[in-house]
Amino acid sequence: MLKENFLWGGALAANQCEGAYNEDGKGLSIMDIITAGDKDHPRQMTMDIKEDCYYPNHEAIDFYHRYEEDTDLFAQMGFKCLRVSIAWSRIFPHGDEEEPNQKGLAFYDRLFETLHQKGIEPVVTISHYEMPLELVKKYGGWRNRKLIDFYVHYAKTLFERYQGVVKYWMTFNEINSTIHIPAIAGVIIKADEDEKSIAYQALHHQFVASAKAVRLAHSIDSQNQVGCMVMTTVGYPQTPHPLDVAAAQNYLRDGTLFFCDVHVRGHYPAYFKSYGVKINVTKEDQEILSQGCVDYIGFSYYSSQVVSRNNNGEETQGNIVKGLKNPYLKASEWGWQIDPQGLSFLMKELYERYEKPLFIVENGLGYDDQLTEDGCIHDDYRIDYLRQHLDMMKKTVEAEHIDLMGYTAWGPIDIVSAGTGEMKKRYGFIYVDKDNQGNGTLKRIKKDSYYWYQKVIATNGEDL
Ligand code: BGP
Repeated sequence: MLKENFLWGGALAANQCEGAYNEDGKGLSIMDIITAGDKDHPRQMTMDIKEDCYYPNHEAIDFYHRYEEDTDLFAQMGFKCLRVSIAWSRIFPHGDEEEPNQKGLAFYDRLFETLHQKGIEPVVTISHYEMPLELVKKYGGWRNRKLIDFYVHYAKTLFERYQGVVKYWMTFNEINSTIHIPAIAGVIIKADEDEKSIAYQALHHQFVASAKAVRLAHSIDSQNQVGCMVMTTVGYPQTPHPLDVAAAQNYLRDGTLFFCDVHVRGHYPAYFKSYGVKINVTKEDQEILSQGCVDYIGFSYYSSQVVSRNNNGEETQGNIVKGLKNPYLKASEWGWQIDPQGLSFLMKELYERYEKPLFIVENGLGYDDQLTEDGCIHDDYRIDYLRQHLDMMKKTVEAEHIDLMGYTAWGPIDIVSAGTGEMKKRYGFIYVDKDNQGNGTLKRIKKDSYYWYQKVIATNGEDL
C-alpha cells in the first residue's frame, strides 16, 4: 500500500509548456534560442533569435495563458500535486539584477493560488534547463563562480515570496546533465579547453548553490522540504565478463550515484579523485556542502542501458539515446528501452544507500500519438508502460519498506520535447493539437490514459 498522502501528479518544465517567451518583461532563456531537431538530429543553439528559424519553446503549448483550463483538467484527474518549474528569466530577466520583475512573480502567484484552490500542491523546480541567456553571454554560465550568488538571490526571492505557499522544492533539474551537455548549464567549451574539468567545475558551482539554497530554505521556513533532482538510469552488463560487470557498476556510480552522494552526504566521495579532473573546491565550499544536505531525493527514470567494457553506455546526444540494444527489452521510437525492473533496481539502490525519502518526479513514454476518426487517442501503449512502472513501484515500496513521497508522470499534457524540440514526442494524458512545425489549434483532448490515471489516483494506486 502506498501512503495515504502519496503525492500523485504530473511534472512540467516552464520552458516546455509556458510559451509567452517575451511577455511581461521576461528575458530570453537558453531554451528560447534552441531550434527544433528530431530523433536523428540534435537541436541547435543560435545564441540570438534568427528570423528564419523555428523555436518551439517560444509558444510551446501556451500554458502561460491556459493554465486555468489545464489545471482544471489536472484537478479532474485527481492530481494531488503538480511539479512545475519557475522560469528564472521571468523573475530576473538578465539573471543578475537586484530587483525581481514583479510581473513575472505575479504569474506564479496566480498559478500557485489556482493550484491551491483546486487542492493541488505545487512542487517547484527552481532551475530546469532554462537559465537566463544573459548569464551565458556575460559570465559564461555555470563555469563562473559568480553564478552561485545570482542563483541564491533568485532562490531567496522565491522562498520569501512563496513562504507558506510552496513547501516542496528541487534545486536543479537533472543536475547530472551538465556533464553530458555542458551547454544546458550555459557552458560553451572551446576546442582547446579541458572539457571534463570545466564541466565538473560548473557542476561544483551548482552543488554549492544548491546547498546554499537548501540552508536558506530551511532558515526561511522550517516546513520547506528541498530535494535534489537526478536523472537516473541503470546500466546492465552486456555479458557476464567481469570487465563488463565492472563497467556497469561504474556506470551506475558515476552516472547516477555520484550526484546523489554530494547532495545527500554533503561531501565529495573519495572515488571522485579517480575522475582525474582539476577543479577548485575551497574549504568554505566544503563547509557549505556539508551544511546543505537535501531532504529528499527527486529523480527521473525512463529507461535502462546496456554497458560493456568497450562502450560506457553514454553514446547520447541530448536526450537522443544511441546506446547498445538490450535484446530482452522493447524500445520507444526514440530508442528509449522500456524497463520497469530498472525502476525497482534504482529505488532499492537509492534507499539502501541513503535512507532518505524518494520522490519519482519524472517517468513516462514518449509516443507519436495519432488522433483516430472518433476524435480520440487510444493510447493503450502508454497505459501499458505506466501500469508496468507503477506496479513495480508499488511492489518495491511494499517489499523494501521504502519511504516514497510521490510520483509525478512526465508531461501530463503534451509539451515540447526537451531533447528534440518535437511536439510529436508526446507524454501526455491530454493531447494538444500542435505539430512539429508549430501548426495547430492548441485544443486539448483527453486521451484514454486520462481516465485510466484518474482511476489510479482515486484508488491510491490499488487499481492499475
Ligand atoms: C528529462 C527532462 C525533461 C523531459 C524529459 C523527457 O531529461 O528533465 O525536461 O523533457 O527528460 O525528455 P524528452 O522531452 O527529450 O523526451
